Amino acid sequence: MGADLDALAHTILKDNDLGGYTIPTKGLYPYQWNWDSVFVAIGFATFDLNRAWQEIENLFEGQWDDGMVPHILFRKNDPSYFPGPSVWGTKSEPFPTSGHSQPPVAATAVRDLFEQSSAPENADRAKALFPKLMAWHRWWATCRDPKGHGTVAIVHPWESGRDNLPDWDEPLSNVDTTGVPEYTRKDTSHVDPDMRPLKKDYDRYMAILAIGKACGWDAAEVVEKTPFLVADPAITMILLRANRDLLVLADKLGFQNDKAEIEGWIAKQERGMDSLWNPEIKAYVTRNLRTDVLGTGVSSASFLASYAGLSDPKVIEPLNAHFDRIAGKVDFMLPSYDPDHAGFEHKRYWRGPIWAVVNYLAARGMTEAGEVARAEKIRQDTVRLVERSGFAEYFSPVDGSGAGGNSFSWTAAVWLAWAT
Ligand code: 2M8
Repeated sequence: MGADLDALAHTILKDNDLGGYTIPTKGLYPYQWNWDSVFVAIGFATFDLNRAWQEIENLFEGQWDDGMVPHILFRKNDPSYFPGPSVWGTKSEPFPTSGHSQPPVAATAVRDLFEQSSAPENADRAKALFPKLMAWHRWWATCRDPKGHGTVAIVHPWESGRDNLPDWDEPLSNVDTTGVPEYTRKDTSHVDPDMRPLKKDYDRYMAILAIGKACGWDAAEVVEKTPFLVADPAITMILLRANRDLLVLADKLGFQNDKAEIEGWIAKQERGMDSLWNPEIKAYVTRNLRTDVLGTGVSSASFLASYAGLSDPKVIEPLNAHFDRIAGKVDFMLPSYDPDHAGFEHKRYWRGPIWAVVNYLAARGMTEAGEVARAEKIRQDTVRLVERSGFAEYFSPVDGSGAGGNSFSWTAAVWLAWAT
């Protein structure tokens, strides 16, 4: 079984490879997505290190002058996805892109690739990427944290990568959709609409996108004008981890002059995470920066604490208690949202389903922190899910069924890199 699945995972990555960059899945997502590509690189690294580097190098071809690395790279137009390049209306070169970013896992993957081989060419490729990573992390630390909270604020639910998380409901309720013109969704023609965000969510996504476009996608203006500005614990923790890896790279690759700046980001983001702790539910949550309202649910973001290098027992112990409670409630870990919360839906995208990539990040952090049993539970559940339902986009934590797109690149990639 394992060997067959390994072979299938290889085939999926190769089939979704459009020549140096990989799409998440055919039909539903026909472009290069940011964090998907980085997970794909980690998968490629298990059998083709050169191709792994190429995936990340190609992702950075879309980097903007201000350092931002966009969430979608529209290398060639494909009408099967909405909203496409003309809706975003960015002026990016050498090809159109979306107007905001996605979780910054790249520095962590670059460190992984660099440490995989001592060949001089490997160090050269890491050195070429280092200044680009620095520019991107500086963009997060400034453009997405203009008031210096030490947390990353997202300007669109799509920037989080966790599109319809119940935590976005409260900030989205302040978005005026009256000016949104008629549009036709494409996602619901590829997959069951019951597994996708609701129309009212899409209307709000389009309204926020239009505001970004009206700002010419100028980062400062977007942050000033968007009605949706929410500090996201998942991105902040992924960035915190990525900064720790960037610091190691700076040291090993000879970028000594950059170390103080990275250390400053790390110290600030460690402090910033305190502001995302909800003492009532004892978990890391979102904070709406327009209203100062904290999220009310335990999302899978909380289980990235160890991955981010956070180790205070006052935090880890309650999180472990949540983990054990949730594990007693559902057959498969990690649901993206608390099954005891009213917002939980086991098949609707980021409102409950399991995402193999989040499982990988959480388990990696737990293993590093010595939480081996919980990490192994996550890994074994991921194996059971793939054995049962294949390389689906995501899975129900209740019955293990697959949902969303099929032959999905990031599920195949983390299978090869970690689960198998
Ligand atoms: C999903 O997001 C896109 C928008 O970016 C969509 O629904 O159209 C999310 O799961 C996101 O995290 C992921 O990167 C993307 C491609 O797999 O799909």
